Amino acid sequence: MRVHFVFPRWQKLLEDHPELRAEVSGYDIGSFRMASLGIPSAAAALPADVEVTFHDENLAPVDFDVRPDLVGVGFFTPQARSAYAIADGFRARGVPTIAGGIHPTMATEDTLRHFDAAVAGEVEGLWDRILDDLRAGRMKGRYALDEPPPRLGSTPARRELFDGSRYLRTGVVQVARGCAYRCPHCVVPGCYGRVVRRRPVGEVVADVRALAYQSYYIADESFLFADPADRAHATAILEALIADGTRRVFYIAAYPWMLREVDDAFLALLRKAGCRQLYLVLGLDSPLSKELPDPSTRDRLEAVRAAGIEVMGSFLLGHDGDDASMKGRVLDFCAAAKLNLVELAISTPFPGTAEFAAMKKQGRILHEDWSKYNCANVVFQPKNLGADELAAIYLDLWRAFYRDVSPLEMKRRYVRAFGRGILDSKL
Ligand code: B12
Ligand code: SF4
Repeated sequence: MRVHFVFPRWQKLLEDHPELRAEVSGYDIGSFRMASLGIPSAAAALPADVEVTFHDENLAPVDFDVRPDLVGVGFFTPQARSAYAIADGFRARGVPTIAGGIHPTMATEDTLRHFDAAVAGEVEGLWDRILDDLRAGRMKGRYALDEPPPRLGSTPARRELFDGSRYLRTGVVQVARGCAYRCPHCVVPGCYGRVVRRRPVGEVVADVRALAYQSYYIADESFLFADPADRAHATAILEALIADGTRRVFYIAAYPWMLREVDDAFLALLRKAGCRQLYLVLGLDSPLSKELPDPSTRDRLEAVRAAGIEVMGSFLLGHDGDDASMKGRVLDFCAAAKLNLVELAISTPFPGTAEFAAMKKQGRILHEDWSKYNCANVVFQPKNLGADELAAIYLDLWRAFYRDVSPLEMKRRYVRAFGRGILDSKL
């Protein structure tokens, strides 16, 4: 039995906006060169006797003449259009197809218009049923567990599938799955459940130790939640990392409200265990007009810096509470907070979320071309701005921040924030 996994391509920021290339040429995250953890995790959960092959469409076109027993495509929304074309191509040649990942979970019906089958949520615990159905010629429709499993899969993800690629030399590490909050824009509770399930500390440390990279991204926001059980779990992981002496650099996403709940002692522990950067997402659940002037955001940023942790600002533009004044506000904030690295993203309602349903009801979804749902395009009607106006502000801000930063200086900032080695592509 052979399963051939395919990772579909998606439009990178600089492909969507080639006019920015000259001004933000040294900016690497604009090309999103970070390997996915989805397919490596799904492959690791397969029975040991199943042969796995892999193709990344971001590097080369798909070869439709390969003849595996099953084609498995893993994707989130910006990749869905490519994923559908891949499924159509293999099905036309009589090869069974199965989808998995965030988009198939949140938009299962849409996915099943192109795929024979789709996994909604986690795949661990489902493969035996899927493969039995495949052998019997009846693999079809939606596959899902009744409940998310209480224990997370413990087989190490097969990250080596992405080796030999042009990806940044950095990995994604999961410490938990699920989230107890229900932010209207977010897919996480819908995909992984509304209870945080924490990975055993020893497994997380072993995963970090086994990484072929010097740095990694902690994928789960619960790592910074103030809930006592989350804080105890995070503290135990940080202490174990320090005791293990792995000396790898990590970075993690945070929202302003999380920073307010992180005290100086915890910041010091984060730093000691290898945290070099917080990826601070602003403008997601509150408008930028509210978050940026808030003195507590600035105070906590200073505390983060004082602990020796860099801050990369990710500004989400287009919240219903924002208007054209956000352009000046963002620039003022970047200057005042002395941000070294900045990312601009256009707010995007993802299918399956409460936000998408509400906008659809209000007639504000402009189209459902998923390839444009990559946070580099306006796919909804903003409340206080024209769609073109929002797009123009987004492009202006990229230019304003990066125009005068040389590629060499960008590399210096990258190394400071992500650690040495991140830019050493294997090819
Ligand atoms: C790491 C990460 C990144 C990394 C790496 C991305 C990558 N190439 O994988 C970087 C920083 C590059 C990134 C970029 C972006 N990201 Co991102 N990212 C994440 C993050 C934090 C973790 C994802 C992850 O690794 N999960 C762990 C894996 C194991 O889970 P999984 O993929 O679901 O896989 C399981 C199952 O789904 C299944 N499965 C997966 N594949 C397959 C395949 C088959 C065949 C089968 C059967 C099963 C299966 O098996 C796995 C184990 O059970 C999530 C938030 C989160 N906490 O999930 C956001 C998230 C995925 N990102 C998101 C977005 C929007 C983006 C950006 C567009 C944002 C931007 N600023 O422009 C960009 C570009 C998108 C892109 N296509 O890369 C959204 C996606 C929303 C959506 N509906 O698509 C998320 C959910 C954040 C959020 N809360 O909204 N991201
Ligand atoms: S945005 Fe963060 S806190 Fe909100 S539901 Fe998603 S994972 Fe949870």
